[in-house]
Amino acid sequence: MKKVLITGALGQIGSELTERLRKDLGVKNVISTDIRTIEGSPVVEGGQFEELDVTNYDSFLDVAKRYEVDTIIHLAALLSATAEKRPAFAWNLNMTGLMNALEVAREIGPETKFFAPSSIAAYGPDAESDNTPQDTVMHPTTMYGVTKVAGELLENYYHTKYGVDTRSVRFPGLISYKVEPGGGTTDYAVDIYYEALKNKSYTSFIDKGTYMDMMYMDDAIEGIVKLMNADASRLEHRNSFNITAMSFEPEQIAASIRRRIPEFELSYDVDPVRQGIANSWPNSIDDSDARKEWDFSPSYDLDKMTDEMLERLSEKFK
Ligand code: AKB
Repeated sequence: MKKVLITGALGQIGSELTERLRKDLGVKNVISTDIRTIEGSPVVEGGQFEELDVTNYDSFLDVAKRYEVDTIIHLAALLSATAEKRPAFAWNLNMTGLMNALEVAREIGPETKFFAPSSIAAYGPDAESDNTPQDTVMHPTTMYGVTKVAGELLENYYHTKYGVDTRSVRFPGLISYKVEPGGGTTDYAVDIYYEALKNKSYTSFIDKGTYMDMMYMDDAIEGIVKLMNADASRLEHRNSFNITAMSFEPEQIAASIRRRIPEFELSYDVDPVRQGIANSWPNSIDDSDARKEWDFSPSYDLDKMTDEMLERLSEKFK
């Protein structure tokens, strides 16, 4: 990984990954792209940035060739709740975007390194709910999940057929303070920190007792970098590795916040769409293959993440 093109770079993952890779590889070796520009964003102003619609193959290929990249990190995609509202649009963006990214990778060189994330959403309600194995039935009932399973298969295909060096992880809900996520089912676990600081209360759209896997962004970024630098001969899985750092339900995150804001109140106004999505996902996944094959090892648990989120957000609100 020497010169990297990132799509969806203004999103929750992309903005932090851009910052990290600029440090690791040098500003000139990171080409961040997104469908829009945000004036004043460090992603746009702190290095190389191009506007790119990933559904336009010619423009995608042009940027990759012009900068002579050897790695593509494809993050542009619609998340679960938005995809459920606009399934046809989601299929087009998530699948055409991924197909173009893989085709560009194949076109620019046989051993191009490639990363595109999958998600816990790739599982459906018939998979084991607890400690869901890496390899088991995958019958998602959401459009987002359908695009993730199809995407995993496509990445396998481009690896075996063309030798593209595809790597992927199934991300859980990602929690961060720099850029807010948008349109996800796990977003409640980010919103809750903002509201805890602003109002000392939060109304959750996800119901009490609903467990989902989660991870602090630092561990997610470290995970991507570690997987991309992992020795290929150790990787038995090419589709997508389960990774997780914690699994909790809304009452547990509230209890963690109350250690620092004792008067914090949690109430519920459940959104049937997002609750339905959450119910179809695992409670907790088994990530032992990622730990074994490329030494994945997260460092944030719920309380450590809560302390960091509350500290960083209070600095941001000052
Ligand atoms: C979402 O909620 O859609 C995402 C995910 C788990 O992939 N955060």
